[in-house]
Amino acid sequence: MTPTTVDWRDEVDADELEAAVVQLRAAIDQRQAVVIAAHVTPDADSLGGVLALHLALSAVGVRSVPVVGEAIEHVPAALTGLPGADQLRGVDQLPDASAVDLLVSVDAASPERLGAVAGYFDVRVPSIMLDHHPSASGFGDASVIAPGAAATVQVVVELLDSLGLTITADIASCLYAGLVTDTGRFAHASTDAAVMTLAARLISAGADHVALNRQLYDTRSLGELQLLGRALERLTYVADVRLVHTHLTRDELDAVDAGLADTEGIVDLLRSADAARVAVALKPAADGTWRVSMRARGDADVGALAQAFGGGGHTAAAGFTSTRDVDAIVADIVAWLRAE
Ligand SMILES: [Mn+2]
Repeated sequence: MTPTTVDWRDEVDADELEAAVVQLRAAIDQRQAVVIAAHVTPDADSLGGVLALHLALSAVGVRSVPVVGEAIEHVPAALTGLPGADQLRGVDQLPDASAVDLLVSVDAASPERLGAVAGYFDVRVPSIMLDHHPSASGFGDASVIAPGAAATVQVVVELLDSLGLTITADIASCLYAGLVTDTGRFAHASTDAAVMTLAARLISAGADHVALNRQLYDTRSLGELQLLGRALERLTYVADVRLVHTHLTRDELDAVDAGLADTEGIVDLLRSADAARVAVALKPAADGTWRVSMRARGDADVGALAQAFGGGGHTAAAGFTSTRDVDAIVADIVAWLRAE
């Protein structure tokens, strides 16, 4: 593995970044109404970035509303303790588009990932999108895409610094949550000196990394543990392509009163299998489709795999949605890996 020497900022379109700064500066100067949106089934990078921006902008007079374009209950319990999360609004409390001056999306690669929030684009609300997925489309009026960044919160910090906004202890905690999770607790290949320098800065600013670690990594609902048990019982190994896969049924989720958010840890656990090159967990969404979460171990590129089936993500972590049945989806993945 070659050391990372490229600064992620070098890959960002400077004009787009400047356009985002100009729009946010106007929002501050004019005390605009700004909606800041996480993607659906938000992770800590998305929600942490949203809440950090919300706290920083509202501190300087912006009428900021943090939102997620789905039922608020879908937010993972581990994230509901982040500073500012009590102000988060779900799909039934989205501000009317006529009263919104600016939309900022955080960590969503496409408008579809924003759920009901994507409706603001239909009525042309001015927008900024911030993301680091290589598959991201530039769907904002200003689109800051940083494929070399380990987490979207790095882009958020860049904007906060450009705007001269203070990173308080609460804001630092939100940002740290995104940084520690998207780097796999500073273990993925994306962890470089810039990541560790930012982590140090956030801890200096008061990020409560001990409490965050407990919330994010050492707290599970009973339902989540029961689902892990079911998923592990059903673990299947396809030796020639070194694929470890499993799935859960809708009945199993309903039986323990769990949502998709309670299944997020399954695929990471599968990846720990020493025999695995690719780990896949199939999870039933409420609309009858399957959410296919994938992780790579070693040299596999699950981002390319996900894109082949209409999804997206990173080399090491990616996913797609399918309307086919479990056996057909697994067969498709196996065929792709055999043809690779
Ligand atoms: Mn991210």
